[in-house]
Amino acid sequence: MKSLKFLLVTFFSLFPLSIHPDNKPNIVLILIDDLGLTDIQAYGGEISTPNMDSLANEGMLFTNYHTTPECAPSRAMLLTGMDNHNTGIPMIPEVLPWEYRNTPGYEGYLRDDALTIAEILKPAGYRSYMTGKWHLAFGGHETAALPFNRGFDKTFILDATGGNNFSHHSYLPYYLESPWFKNGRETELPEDFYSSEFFVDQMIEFIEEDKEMDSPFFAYLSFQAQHIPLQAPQEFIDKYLSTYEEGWDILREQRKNKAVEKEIFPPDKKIVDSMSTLDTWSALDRENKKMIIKSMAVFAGMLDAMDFHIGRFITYLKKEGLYENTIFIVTADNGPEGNDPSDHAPWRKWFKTTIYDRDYETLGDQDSYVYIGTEFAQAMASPSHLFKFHMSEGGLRVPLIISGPGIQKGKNHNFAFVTDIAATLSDIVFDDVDERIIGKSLQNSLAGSKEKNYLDSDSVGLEVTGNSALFKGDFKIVKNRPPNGSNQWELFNLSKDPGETINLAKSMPNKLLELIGEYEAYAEMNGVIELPLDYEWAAEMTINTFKRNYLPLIWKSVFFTVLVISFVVVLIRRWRNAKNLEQELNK
Ligand SMILES: [Ca+2]
Repeated sequence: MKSLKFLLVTFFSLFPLSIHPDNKPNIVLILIDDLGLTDIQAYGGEISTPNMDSLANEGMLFTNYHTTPECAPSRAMLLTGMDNHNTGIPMIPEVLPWEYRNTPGYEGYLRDDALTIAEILKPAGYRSYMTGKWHLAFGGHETAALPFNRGFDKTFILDATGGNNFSHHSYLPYYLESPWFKNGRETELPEDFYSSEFFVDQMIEFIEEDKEMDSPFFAYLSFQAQHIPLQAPQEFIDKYLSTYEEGWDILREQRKNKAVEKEIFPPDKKIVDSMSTLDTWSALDRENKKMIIKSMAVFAGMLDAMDFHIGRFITYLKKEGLYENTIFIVTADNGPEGNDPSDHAPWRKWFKTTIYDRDYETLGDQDSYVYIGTEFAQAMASPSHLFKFHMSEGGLRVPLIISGPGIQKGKNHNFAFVTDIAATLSDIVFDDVDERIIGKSLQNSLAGSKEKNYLDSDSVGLEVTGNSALFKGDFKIVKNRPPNGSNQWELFNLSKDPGETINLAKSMPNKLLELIGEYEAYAEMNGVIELPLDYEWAAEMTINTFKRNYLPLIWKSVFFTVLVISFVVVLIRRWRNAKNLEQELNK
């Protein structure tokens, strides 16, 4: 058996593999928002996700794929294959200091020289469609950066970090209303809107309208699920009402064990006891437990509902004979959301002015505002450390499933990176990867090779909102800002310690210096602006909210006041002149 394995490995290393679909394949890119590594069943989760699992069973499941820890920069990198600092989206625009917007790469919207996959595929005759969350056009202010103007032929999109899943209501004070656009123009949402259902319906409609064309399509389905506010139709929530009664510690352990069983995480590896810094489940009172158990049911129901609608899309493609020649990519933009918005005073004030409530009975419905909090987010990222916004594995390591014509079934445990998607699609369609794409094609891996795409000498740097990381070979350096980080570099050997439990910074000082040196070179090459130590994202968002929503009103009022005063002054002068003239005449 061993010799057969050796022969296969030798064979693969002698002949680089690639997949060759007969015709140019259709491509479906499914992006899930804020997903934990072990949320999908194929990765160890308890939530019912049979449709994504069937894609995983038919294709290649990547266990060591990394993205960035935040929505918009991940999307910019995913769609362009470029470093976020070269796309115009270094961080989510909501927290970008406005004075940085004059610096190239920090514009806050997708630059026109950062080509999207839709633009890259255009010369090969692809039609491109998009439904769902875009988040790359500065909240709809930069219309040239909307997907309709960036290579997509038909679009129905939300240009915000999130929104209500049943209506146009905003989910945070930064947006007065959710900015929705159809084919580049502002639009209203239809009646009976539910995000995951509508995105699939609309995508089917786009494909159906162009059914007679024989060109291949690229469909970008970008779900609002699992971003806050978590919402789902009641029948999906009901399935999970008692699933999370045992709390977050047990869930984290269960998920870790399942991940080991499914070869997502190696056996006998430690995980960080980060729960010790968080609230303990047993200390929680009955009322709080009740709320969080149901909030988790909403989370699960939302993922289940999304999977159900993905199933409807697959059924449609099968019925139309399109499935066989379609490549599916299923992935997420970052790890699970651990924020509790009620920690922030501006949010609490704003919340009182909205339609939202947090009534237990109606958690998850259209006027309900649900989130899972820090502790359950840590469980959803299990067995990784931390979650969204952090450069630890919990923020970066998410599922990646690729299936379709020519793609082998199996698991790939090698490092893969968000920029590899654009490289892979470019390689599959053109047999070539544009030089502006920094990612590596995964074609060999999709054809079954176990060879590493990233050599031990390759380094991959990453910076988002002042948090940083660099991967090289088995090692990773990571620096997270407070409150969950120390703002100091830490060093981990991910192959021995994927849970990031032992900081090697002191015991391997030379390795640490080597990787810091590489990070500095990366930062310089990509024009990374080091954020000041007193930068605080929540404060920045409050400032930006004021600038976005109220400053224009203040300028308008000032302008109007000046206009009125000028008018009155002119009137008084005229009156005085007339009076003077009258006095002169009377003399
Ligand atoms: Ca996200």
